[in-house]
Amino acid sequence: MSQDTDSVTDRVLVLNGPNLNLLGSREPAIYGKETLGEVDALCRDAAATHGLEADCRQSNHEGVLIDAIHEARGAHHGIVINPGAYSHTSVAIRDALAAVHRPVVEVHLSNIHRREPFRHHSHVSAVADAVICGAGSHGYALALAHLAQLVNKEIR
Ligand code: CA2
Repeated sequence: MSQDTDSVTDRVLVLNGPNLNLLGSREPAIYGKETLGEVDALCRDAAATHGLEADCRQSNHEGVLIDAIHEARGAHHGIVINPGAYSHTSVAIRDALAAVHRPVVEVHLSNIHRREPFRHHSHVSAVADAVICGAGSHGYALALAHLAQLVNKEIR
């Protein structure tokens, strides 16, 4: 069977930033009741539905997130990222995403535009192909469905 058939599973990176390891423990009204482990499982299921394999990672450290993004150049066909609070501060994460030339979908659990003004701007959005916010953990499933389309357009 050719490597270009639909049966090929493309690997994608699902990257979560600082404090998202605390999901499920506090602030359920803003971020939902699910743990990060449950969100990761949802992502693996959603990815599999679209013929993708999700490699789920989380870090509280900007440099570790940047290293993971660089790794995606050789190891992943696309990236779903919730950069957490680094969305609002990190030009370095924006630059890393721009440098890897992979489709990127940015996700936020909460609707950042309905919250404090300092959350309204994301440095990442300008280099993302799509941005999904306010849909809770379902936003990750939506992001993976869209990433699958972008990945298929790029490599088929
Ligand atoms: O809505 C989102 O997904 C955010 O990216 C989450 C970030 C926040 O800084 C962004 O403005 C929007 C914060 C993640 C912190 O997650 C927690 C989860 C449970 C308890 C405490 C923090």
